[in-house]
Amino acid sequence: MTMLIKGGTVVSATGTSETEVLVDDDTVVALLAPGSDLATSAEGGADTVLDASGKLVVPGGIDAHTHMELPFGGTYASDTFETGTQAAAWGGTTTIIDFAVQSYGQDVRACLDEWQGKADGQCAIDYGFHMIVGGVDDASLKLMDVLVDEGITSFKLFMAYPGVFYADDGQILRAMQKANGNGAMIMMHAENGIAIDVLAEQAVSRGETAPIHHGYVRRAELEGEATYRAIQLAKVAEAPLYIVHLSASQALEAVANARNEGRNVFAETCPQYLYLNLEDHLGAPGFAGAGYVCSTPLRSKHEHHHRDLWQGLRTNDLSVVATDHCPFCMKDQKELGLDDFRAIPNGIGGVEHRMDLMYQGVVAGELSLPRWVELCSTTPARMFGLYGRKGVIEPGADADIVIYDPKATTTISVETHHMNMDYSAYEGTKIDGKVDRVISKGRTIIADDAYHGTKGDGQYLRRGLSQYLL
Ligand code: DUC
Ligand code: ZN
Ligand code: ZN
Repeated sequence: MTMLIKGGTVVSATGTSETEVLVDDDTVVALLAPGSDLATSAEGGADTVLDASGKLVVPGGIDAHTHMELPFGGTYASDTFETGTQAAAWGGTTTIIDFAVQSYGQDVRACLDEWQGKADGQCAIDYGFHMIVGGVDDASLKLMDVLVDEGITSFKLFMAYPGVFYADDGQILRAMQKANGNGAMIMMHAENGIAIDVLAEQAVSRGETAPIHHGYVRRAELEGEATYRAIQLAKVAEAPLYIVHLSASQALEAVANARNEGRNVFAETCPQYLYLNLEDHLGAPGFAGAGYVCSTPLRSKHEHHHRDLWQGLRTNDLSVVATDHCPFCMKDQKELGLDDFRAIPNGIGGVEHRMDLMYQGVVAGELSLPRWVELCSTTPARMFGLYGRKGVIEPGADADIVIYDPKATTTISVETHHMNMDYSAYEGTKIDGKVDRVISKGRTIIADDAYHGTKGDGQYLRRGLSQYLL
């Protein structure tokens, strides 16, 4: 079956063009100049012709940081692979890279098998895995080599959460040395968890138990310090480093300095760090701030974090926008921390809104259209070994294509979103632009405000090494 998408503006990381896109089955097979319209050609034409006039035709979004069903603080992230990937599809994301989790003392292989089991046959869109190494020891280090060969080419370590996922500097160094040998990317949750736990304990003993104190104790300096330290360790190990969910100007400065020195240091931020803040959101009246508890935390509006992060997106010191989608309902989940912010599960759901929220950066003049595509699709593909197949519309690529209507508008709301959450962190936010149609491997899965896919359409992706390091 062939499909021709005509009349639209095709956006890539390098520019825009008025090109027609020809898809055969699940693959893009040609980009055609306008007028070479197969629909009217003597050869007979495509089986389906989509008119994208006035619309943008972009490569499907790639969210390189999600947590479906993540166990956290005695509960689980509320989106399953089924509900979370459908929500992603609604928002124009056609690939996620989720995190399989190994905790201290567990067998990495058994953990990975468990995560494969959770996702297998459930997903609406294609998916891959990073591996969280919560216990760096001889066994887990050895298995890193094996997993790289199996398409798990990135490993997340934590400088936060002592006693849970925390890795000390020696363990981090050893994992980085391993990555130096096998080509993997080390992803880092860079916050000084030892110092944070002291501040959190002191805050609670003073009776400061409300959600906003989560943000006060997770000081921006402690993100900056950990980011700098992670960079030094990566330098010593001569390993690449990818800082996840960067939220503080201090951390961005450390990344920018390393990049100016020519280091393979990369960083991601998330929409919540660009649009939400500590005082208005984490400090919302009553317990509402719990809905904004995530780590790294939202930063103060009285400092310059938002401004600096937008600048970092332009200068490429921030090269990926992911969501860190980690939803919890207020009822029974966030409420676990009613009396103590430390017991609030950390995470915000946003997998459905990333493309829309980042498009607002285009509307506001912060980003160009190609940069939007680069941050949300092309660079994540290259960073995590998917490029060529994903992240681009060109012959040979999977036909993962979003038709985006820049003239339509929507409003984000818990009433209309598809994530399994009982609130929205972006409630009432007006969006200029709207996902019109989502095509996953040649099949329309979202159109006419309806989901047309089938559970299990999404396939597991064995990833290659980061294409920034070859
Ligand atoms: N870090 C993440 O990346 N996700 C959820 C919680 C956390 O601390
Ligand atoms: Zn993290
Ligand atoms: Zn995360």
